[in-house]
Amino acid sequence: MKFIKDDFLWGGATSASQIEGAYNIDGKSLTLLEMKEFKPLKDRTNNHFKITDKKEFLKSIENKDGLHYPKRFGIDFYNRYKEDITLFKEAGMNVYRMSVAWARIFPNGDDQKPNKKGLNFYKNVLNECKEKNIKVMVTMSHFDIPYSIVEKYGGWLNRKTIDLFLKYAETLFIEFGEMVDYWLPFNEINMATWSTETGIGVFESTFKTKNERENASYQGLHNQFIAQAKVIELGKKLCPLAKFGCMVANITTYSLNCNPINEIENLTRQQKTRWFFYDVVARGKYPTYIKRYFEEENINIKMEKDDLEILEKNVVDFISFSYYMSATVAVEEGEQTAGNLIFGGKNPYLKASEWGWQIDPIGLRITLNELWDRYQKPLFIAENGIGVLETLNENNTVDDDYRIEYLSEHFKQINEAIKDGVDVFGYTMWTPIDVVSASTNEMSKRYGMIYVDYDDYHNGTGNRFKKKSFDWFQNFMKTKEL
Ligand code: BGP
Repeated sequence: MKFIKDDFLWGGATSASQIEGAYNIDGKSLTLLEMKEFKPLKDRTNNHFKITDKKEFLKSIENKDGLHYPKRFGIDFYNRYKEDITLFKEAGMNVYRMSVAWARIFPNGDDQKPNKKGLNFYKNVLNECKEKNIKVMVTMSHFDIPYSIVEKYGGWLNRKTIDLFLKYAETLFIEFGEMVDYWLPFNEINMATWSTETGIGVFESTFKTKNERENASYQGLHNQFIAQAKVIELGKKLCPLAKFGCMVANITTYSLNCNPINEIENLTRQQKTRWFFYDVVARGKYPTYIKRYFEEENINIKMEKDDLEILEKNVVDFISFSYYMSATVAVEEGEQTAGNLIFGGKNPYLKASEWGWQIDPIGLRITLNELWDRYQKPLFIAENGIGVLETLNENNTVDDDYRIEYLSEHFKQINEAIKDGVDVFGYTMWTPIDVVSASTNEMSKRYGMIYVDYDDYHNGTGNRFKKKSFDWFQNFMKTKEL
């Protein structure tokens, strides 16, 4: 089968905290993510953003016990970025989605001036991409809120954080504007409702009730919606040629069966975990179903008088999303399994990864059609891939036929969606190179078509090796044959 769209963007995505390392080098400050210790998993299919006590986070600052914090080390991209971008180019990538670490640019959150050394690092990275003719999509905040902002301002619960973020965004527009094609203010903006630490920089262990937690997560999220809208407004003035998008973790679920009570359960679940976020940023309005939910659950969001107008006037140019898996929903829950951000019902028709994420390429076609029908905005698949336990074989490679199958089956479904008439303009796999896992902190959850020689404790040479999928992707970029 030939992939039919010629000007489609193909590439890979990474995030600063999962690759850079150099957590305290050249003026960078700590982020909340870098304060979470590595704990080996007992059960891989049952592990998810486990709650860490606030005291443990704080103890990590001095780290008297010598614990391991994987996101402080990443895969040493800070020093090896040239080698990595050269490999990205060699694989045939024509777009790279990367993120900037806020804590490298404004280490104290409220510094008067940006940190020059931090700016220089990203200028070098962006120049490398420019020279190699790789387009760039930049995420401004990929879960990595600086700890300084958590400590001084209470993270995204404070409206002052909107101003700090706006100043950070303005700096990026001024400094990097000419080198960036697409901007995403937030990664997976729906994270706020799953993990308040990772989503909005507020310690989970400080909430006393479910209602307190829900109020906080929706308030922090509202502040992020406003921040995103204001960033788009500013970006359109400062970078008129760039495009501005959202990024949502797309959790596609199916009703377990055709019983209407399960269908309606699934619909309301989809509204809460998926549509709500797209509706606010693409339609510019809080949808009626969420207002009902807020009323019934006693959730009260503090808004300023022109907030709703700001949202309405500054909707996104395009919609980007991550898609890894799907799950089922039923009123009486059956067997559950892990997935990206969620636990969901098992689907008897699907196989799952070692972490329990259920592999569903057709779900991607469904998702693309649904999003296109609903919003009529260009779509971009910002993350998709499979994490696997892997070791190098005697030829210093990994024969990752399962990854080739995963990718090619998803690519085929993108092709089908394009034939359905969906306007989808690009795809960045998670990830071109092995990185530290966002949810489990493991290095051993490997997604890359490039193997990185580090273990879960950052032991190893850090050397890079091409897997079989690297050659497969390279060939696909030449032939567009699937
Ligand atoms: C998404 C995040 C990524 C990434 C990916 C895979 O939610 O945006 O940062 O890591 O999921 O998840 P994990 O690393 O937990 O396997």
